Amino acid sequence: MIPQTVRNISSAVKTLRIQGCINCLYKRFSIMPSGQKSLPTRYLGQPSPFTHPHLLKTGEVTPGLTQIEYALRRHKLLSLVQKEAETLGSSDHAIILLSHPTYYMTNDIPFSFHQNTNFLYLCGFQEPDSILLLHTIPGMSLPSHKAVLFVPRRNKNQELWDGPRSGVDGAVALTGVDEAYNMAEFRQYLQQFKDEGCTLWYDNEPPVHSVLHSDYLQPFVDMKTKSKNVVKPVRVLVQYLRLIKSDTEIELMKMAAKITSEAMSSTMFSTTSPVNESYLCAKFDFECRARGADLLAYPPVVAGGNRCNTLHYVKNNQLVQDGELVLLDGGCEYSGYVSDVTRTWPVNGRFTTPQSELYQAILDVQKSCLSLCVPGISLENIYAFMLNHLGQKLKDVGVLQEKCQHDIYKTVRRYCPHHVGHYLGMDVHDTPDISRSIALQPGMVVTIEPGIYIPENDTSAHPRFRGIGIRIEDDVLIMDEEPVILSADCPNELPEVEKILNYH
Ligand SMILES: [Mn+2]
Repeated sequence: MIPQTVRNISSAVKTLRIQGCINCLYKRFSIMPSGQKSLPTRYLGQPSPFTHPHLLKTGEVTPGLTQIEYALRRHKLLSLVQKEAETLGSSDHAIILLSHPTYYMTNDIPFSFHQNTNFLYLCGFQEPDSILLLHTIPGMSLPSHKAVLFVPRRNKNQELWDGPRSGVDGAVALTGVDEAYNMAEFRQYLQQFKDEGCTLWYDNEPPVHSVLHSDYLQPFVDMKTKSKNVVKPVRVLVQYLRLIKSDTEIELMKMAAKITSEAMSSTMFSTTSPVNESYLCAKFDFECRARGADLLAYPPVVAGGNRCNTLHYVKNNQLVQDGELVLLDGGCEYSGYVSDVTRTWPVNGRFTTPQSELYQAILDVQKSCLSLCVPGISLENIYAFMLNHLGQKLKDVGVLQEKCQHDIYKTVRRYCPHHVGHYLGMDVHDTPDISRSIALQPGMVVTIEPGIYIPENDTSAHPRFRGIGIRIEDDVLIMDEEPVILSADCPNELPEVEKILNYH
């Protein structure tokens, strides 16, 4: 998907110096694999190593991610809280994250459930209407803490309709949190944190789950605010952690990008002329899921001809005619991690001369931008570079007619109204509160997606380019030296694209 150019600018990222004894954690969890043997032998509210051994190994909470990894994430978060708390002078802390609710398409027909990614990042629990509470333990200093889940009570009637729930025993055994309770017990449990001097870390603008917020949190937040206890936001701290991917997260992101690359190639291969956008959309969706993706990461843009100049075109219901390009911006979610790739190709298998000139220009710009994806350079730096480079290319290929060439920077922004890229991870536009002005670091994943969009009624562009829109987008892992293009398997060179379209 394409990023907007204006976002909240947050403070510069702080060095993540993780305090505390991580080895103690490993020691504590070294008995974990046998510990998870106590998993209930029934179906839970999500796959478990017992019910879905083809998806999860022993000790894993979600495919590929172990109880140890989730515990480390919580430990790192509490280390960040500890650092922030030095200026607050308080020693007691309660951190609260809400799950998402179930959203409904119409009366009692639910949409597919999708978990709040900050909540999911810290515990891996996949049920709606749940709360994660991390709190300090009396007599012990941060980052020591207790992790407690409040989950929907098991209910025969409800489970008949919605499927099994994990319940408190299932939630503890699967996720490895210290304790779990039924949601009804949350209000009572919260009472121990009402004292002066206990800082609440919670995001309520807007609340992630409006019903849980108004039923359980709002009165508590009001009380804290009234008595001048501190309420601090926690979302940005979680985003700082999510910004740098662990080795296992990188493996999952590689898989998401690989599936998308293969699905995109397969969709290109099946293109006919003319073709319905809806066919290409369905083909891409099928090819992603058939390769193991859980779902698409966002509604794909499948835009033929002049429609690709509508940046968030998702109607995907028109015929793409002989001689037109189709732009497909799509990605999948694989075990909680997403990909985001765009390719543009001619449905009849041959680029016209103006199409190929513009395509090559954007590909050149994209390659230059990709080579800048190294530690120390920010996405804003690469964006400024992209605008300059695109401006030069617009002149070189002759998109701009003589009279329009004076304010090149403004012109480029008109033909490319979006940013060069965004952070990528569990969400498509990942860690949105982190500024794009911070230096890239090893372990970050970003997209690089230059494009040029020339509406058919744009009289300032040379007539032969009107109605053409092209974007090329790849997912990039930042390393110490050379970046790794996670979506490198997806064809982008012009002869390569034509070859796959004509291979029959
Ligand atoms: Mn994107």
